[in-house]
Amino acid sequence: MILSDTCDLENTLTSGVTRLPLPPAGYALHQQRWLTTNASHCLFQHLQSEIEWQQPEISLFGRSVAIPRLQAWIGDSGADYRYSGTRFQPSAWTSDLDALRSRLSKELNRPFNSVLVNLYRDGQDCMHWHADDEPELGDAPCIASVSLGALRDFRFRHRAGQQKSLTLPLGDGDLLVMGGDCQRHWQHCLPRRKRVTSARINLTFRYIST
Ligand SMILES: O=C(O)CCC(=O)C(=O)O
Repeated sequence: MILSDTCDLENTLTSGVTRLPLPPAGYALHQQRWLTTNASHCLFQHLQSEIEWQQPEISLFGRSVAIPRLQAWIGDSGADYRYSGTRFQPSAWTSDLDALRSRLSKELNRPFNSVLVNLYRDGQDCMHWHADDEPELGDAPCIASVSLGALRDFRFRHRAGQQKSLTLPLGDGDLLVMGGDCQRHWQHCLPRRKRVTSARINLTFRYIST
């Protein structure tokens, strides 16, 4: 089931997809330049100025800390998301994000009812090791991640720590799809990179059970 699920996804995307196996039954599919330079540039400008960016505090090892990036949670009404002890209620879709959600749903043949929009202002902003494994995402969530702007390294590591970590540079307009049981056995992060001086926006489209 999971294997045929992977094949379906690969077949629905156009050419140039790299498949990273994440054993035992997870995978990541990477397509460079899924969005054209012009489309990703326009979307970046639109999001940077139109989104109501927030910097929420989360609970980390019992302490309340501001997350090291700005973000916004957008989605259908009722698609609430709990993350590190905080509950986020969605803001309404912008027309551009809704159009992107429709394109992804069509190309991947998957429903998406929400998107976490992240702004990394420069290489000092980052995201620590975690898995997108909240119960409302279901057992084997399909997460579609679109990157805009600065090139940043995205890393995977196996939770049991017995396998090497993998680094995948994500560039402007790239699409990364994580599926199968990837979130159960693997964590991911976006490390700090001091040499990066420009901004990156990342969109992770998800389906939340409501
Ligand atoms: O910025 C990214 O590429 C990943 C973001 C992420 O993993 C998350 O927000 O859960």
